[in-house]
Amino acid sequence: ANQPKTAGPSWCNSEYACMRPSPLKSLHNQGLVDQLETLRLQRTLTGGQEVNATAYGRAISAVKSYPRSIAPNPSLAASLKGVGPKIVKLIKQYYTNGSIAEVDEIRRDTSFQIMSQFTELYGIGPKKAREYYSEGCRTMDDVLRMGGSMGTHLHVEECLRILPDLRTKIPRPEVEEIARYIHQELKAILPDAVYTICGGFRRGKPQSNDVDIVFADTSPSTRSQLTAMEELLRALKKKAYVTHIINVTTPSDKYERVFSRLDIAEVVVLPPRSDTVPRSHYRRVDIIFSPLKTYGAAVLGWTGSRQFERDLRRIAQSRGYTFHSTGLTSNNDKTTLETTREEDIFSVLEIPYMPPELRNC
Ligand code: TTP
Ligand code: MN
Ligand code: MN
Ligand code: MN
Repeated sequence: ANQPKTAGPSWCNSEYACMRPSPLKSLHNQGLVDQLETLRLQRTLTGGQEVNATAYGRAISAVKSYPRSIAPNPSLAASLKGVGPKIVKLIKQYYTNGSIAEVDEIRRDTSFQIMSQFTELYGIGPKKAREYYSEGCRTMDDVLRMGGSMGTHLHVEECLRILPDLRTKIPRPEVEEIARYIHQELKAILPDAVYTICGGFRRGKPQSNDVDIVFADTSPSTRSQLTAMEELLRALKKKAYVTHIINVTTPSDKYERVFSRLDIAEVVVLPPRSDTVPRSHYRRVDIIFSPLKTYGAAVLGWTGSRQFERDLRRIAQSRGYTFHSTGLTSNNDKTTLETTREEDIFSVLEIPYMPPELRNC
């Protein structure tokens, strides 16, 4: 077996981020993580570079899982998986000067600030943000005049109107209340539906940007899932709880599988005021329906983090499987395994179960 090269415990040296316990915030190196995050975002916005966004993602993940301070010996960063010589130089610079010069420069750069703002609009990714910027757009209103975002059912005017709300983070009690409310409505359609709140909430984030809820029907139902989703959205719209439907994905849009169905609705809700909700804000909610047979895969796939998911898929491939939130499928015979619980996937892949709070890679 390979001897770990780092001074840290062997598990933090795994080449797969999903096998390294990664807390929400690095206890000792969060300042460095914040700096590297800026570089990652800048690379995402500007496109391909020598050290690209993915490379920064890997480095950030490695630093986050490192359980001690790097400050006393920045050279040991070189032994972290996914940290190449270019990033080691930046890390040394950070611990020598207290910040990375390029990061300070990026944060002062107005084009960076403007383009990051554009990507807050639904349907505008890095590429579009760049296009709008190069076409002379400097404000959200400029983007609006250029015709705005496409590919979603949410109009730019509406998006701009509710954006201040959507930028406000959602505290945990409100996340729970939103899930409870939607579940309550769903029970009229599927009395035996269960749910798990996934996403950052499940990983322990004190505040979330949206609510990700995965539902499954625990009783053999005659009703098709898609009908249930349609009925649920209709009921929630009627009550003016759901205010906007951004996008609805049906299984046939993406996959032709019968066994692995997953329906996704990206919506905006306006929860009424209550004890837990002192002031109403528009909130983004992702509603996901999963078959019970692959509920574990859906919950695992929707809990994240994105780096965790990326490396989990790499591990699955190395073991002869394809992992997706619709299920774990054998590459040989294309059968999808029954994975009602998350643990089923970890055990098939023969990797230790990682609790959600340690999946913040
Ligand atoms: P997000 O909701 O975008 O991110 P988050 O919950 O980690 O953080 P926050 O909302 O507070 O910003 O994604 C949640 C997880 O769902 C993420 O790890 C990736 C996963 N996911 C998608 O986002 N889209 C998909 O289509 C699938 C299958 C999974
Ligand atoms: Mn989320
Ligand atoms: Mn998000
Ligand atoms: Mn989401």
